[in-house]
Amino acid sequence: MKEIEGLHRLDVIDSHTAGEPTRCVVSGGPHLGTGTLSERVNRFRSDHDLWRRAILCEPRGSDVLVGALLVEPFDPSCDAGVIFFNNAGYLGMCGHGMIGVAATLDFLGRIKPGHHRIETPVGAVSIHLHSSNQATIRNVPSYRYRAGVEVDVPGFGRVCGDVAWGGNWFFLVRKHTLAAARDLTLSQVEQLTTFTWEIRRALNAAGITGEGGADIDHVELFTAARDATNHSRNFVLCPGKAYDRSPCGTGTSAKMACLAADGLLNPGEPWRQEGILGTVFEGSFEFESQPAEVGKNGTPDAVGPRILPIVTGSAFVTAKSTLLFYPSDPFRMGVPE
Ligand code: PYC
Repeated sequence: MKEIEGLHRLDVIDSHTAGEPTRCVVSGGPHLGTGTLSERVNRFRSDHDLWRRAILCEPRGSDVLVGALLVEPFDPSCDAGVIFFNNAGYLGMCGHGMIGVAATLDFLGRIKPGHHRIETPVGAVSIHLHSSNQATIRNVPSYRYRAGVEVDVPGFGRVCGDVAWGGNWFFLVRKHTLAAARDLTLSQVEQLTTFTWEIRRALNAAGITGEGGADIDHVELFTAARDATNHSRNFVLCPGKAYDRSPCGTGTSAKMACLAADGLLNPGEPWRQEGILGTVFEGSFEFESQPAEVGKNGTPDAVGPRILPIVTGSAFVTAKSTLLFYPSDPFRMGVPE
């Protein structure tokens, strides 16, 4: 290959998990120094944020891609560290992304089938790699923070839902009146995106947040599963307005936290979450600590018990490439937002 002065090269492995893409940065990414992963994600945000869109968005990618920067772990019990990012910012955890990272590490020969620990800015996640294309993650502790929250959504009326943490903050819609959102089909994606985006804006405007004032940046709709062997079908809006093609690992974790809080799912029981493409994450959970109130007198907890979600899915590596950054390219760091 021709030598070009000042040309920067960055190696990535692309994969998809249940249809949702992940771009894993293997080398050439921003140097974030040492320290905890939350210190390093802060450094990514404050000093190197231009790289986020340069790696993921046009002209090298699209708004749908989720990035995964591989870093040295801080926690010595972990095999690797990973920082997830997207077109809008940084993700605490990413379930589909973690399954994609597991398939990528296997592809690179860095891990073998078996148990491993991967560190994220919101905690360590255990993965069990079953084969090159299937992995189970044990996600960070998840919980419902508020139940039955009502919000008026301009143009769509009153919507009721739960606020839960599954590694990201979710608003899980329980009740709405939008007919287009009854079936959750691909042909309705535009309307579903507008609806969920307006819900997110209405939550922000009403000051409804996750714990400690955290921004609720994922909105999840549910309906009956198409396939009778599954328990539910979802549509998940991600922070940058792209929808998740997979059933969303952190969203499935948040959903199981709500089901546990309502006494509707027991530890070890399977929860098969179907996504908008019909692909499935198989979930279950264990209690992190024994709940005091769940199911007592049939009264669900508002703030639910902390659960340890377990989510299994399939991922396939789709490309091994080198991104090139020419010093003279006007769109070297991506097209403007
Ligand atoms: O699978 O957790 C997930 C996820 C979050 C955003 C996109 N996918």
